[in-house]
Parts: sequence; structure tokens; C-alpha cells
Amino acid sequence: MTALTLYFSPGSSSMAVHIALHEIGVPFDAKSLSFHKKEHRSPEFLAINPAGKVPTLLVDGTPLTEVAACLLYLAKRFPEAGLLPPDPLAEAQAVSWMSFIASTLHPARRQGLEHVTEVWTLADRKLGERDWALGRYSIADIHLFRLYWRMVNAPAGHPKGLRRLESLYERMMARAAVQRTLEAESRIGYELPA
Ligand SMILES: N[C@@H](CCC(=O)N[C@@H](CS)C(=O)NCC(=O)O)C(=O)O
Repeated sequence: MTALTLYFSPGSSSMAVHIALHEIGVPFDAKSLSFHKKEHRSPEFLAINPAGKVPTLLVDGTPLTEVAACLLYLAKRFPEAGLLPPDPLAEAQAVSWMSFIASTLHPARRQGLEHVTEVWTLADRKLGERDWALGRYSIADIHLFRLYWRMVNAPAGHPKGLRRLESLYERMMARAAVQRTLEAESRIGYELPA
């Protein structure tokens, strides 16, 4: 049995890994860190992840960081959960989506609404008429959903009329693992910057 500990902050990037753990249904230790209390800057946490960021997933005591890496690890370690199609091209497409999400969508917010609209319109087009990013449900959808959820729930404006992303959002919100994660994280309380 693999011992898993997730360091997370409600509503932040770590939500994607939290959802994946609930999808898999494996036991894990959940450790919530408060940004307001600067708990991710504590010497204890910096000793685990010197970048002081969540998600950080401890796998049998070894820290794993970055949403994409945590999701890929979980999907491959627990293949029975069906979070990653088994063929190499589909796996590469998942990595492609998650690289795009981490390097293009995630940092866009700091560059203003015009840039946000540009990159999310691109994401909507990339999705095309598929229900899911890879054609079937996968870690790429979990990663995409968390960032989209963050954007539409932020007080700052966000692009409207992204039909395909809106319907992916609805499909994600209907999933038990997503509802469980949102309930658990909102119970602790979101600390989302504007
Ligand atoms: N590229 C990282 C981004 C992680 C990240 O930015 N985490 C934020 C929360 S959304 C964080 O921990 N920020 C705390 C800080 O930077 O001090 C990933 O994909 O995991």
C-alpha cells in the first residue's frame, strides 16, 4: 500500500490532485495549508517543498510537486481508475494538454482580461466538439476544470460564451469526486486572491 499525503490549500491548484484522489478512491492524508496564515512558508513545509507551493504530494515520504506530475503519477499508479488512456499517443496528448494548461492558461491571469480571453478562447477551440479533452475522461479534464473553475469563481471578470468549456464544466460539476472535493475544500474555506 502506497502512503499518500496531499498538502493543499482550498480552491488553489492543489484542487486538481484532490479531485483525482477522490476519483481513485484511495485513502490519503489531507493536510490543509492556509495562505493567510502563511503556513506554506513555514520551515516545516519548506523542508518538504522549498518552493512553498501546493500541491505537494508525499508518496511514501517522497515529495512530488506540480499538478501535472502529481496527476500523471496518480493515473499511472492507479490505472484501474481509468484516468489516462493506456496508449502512448493518448498519454502524450494528456501531457500536451497539461503543459499548455500550466504554461499558458495558468499564468494568463496576471496579464489582464484581454490575454485571458485570448488563451481561453484557444483552449475552447482545442477542445472542439469532444466531451472530454482526450475524447474520454482523463487527468487533462481535471486539470483544465480546476483552472476554469478558479477563473469563473474569481471576482475579476472572465471571458463569457466559451460554449465547449462551459459544458465541460457542467459535466465535471456532476461528478461525485468533484462534488466531494468542493464540499471538503469549501468547508475549510477558500482563500482566493482577487
Ligand atoms: N506550476 C505549479 C503551480 C503551483 C502554484 O502556483 N501553487 C500556488 C497556489 S495556486 C501556490 O502554492 N502559491 C503559494 C506561493 O506561491 O507562495 C503547479 O502546476 O503545481
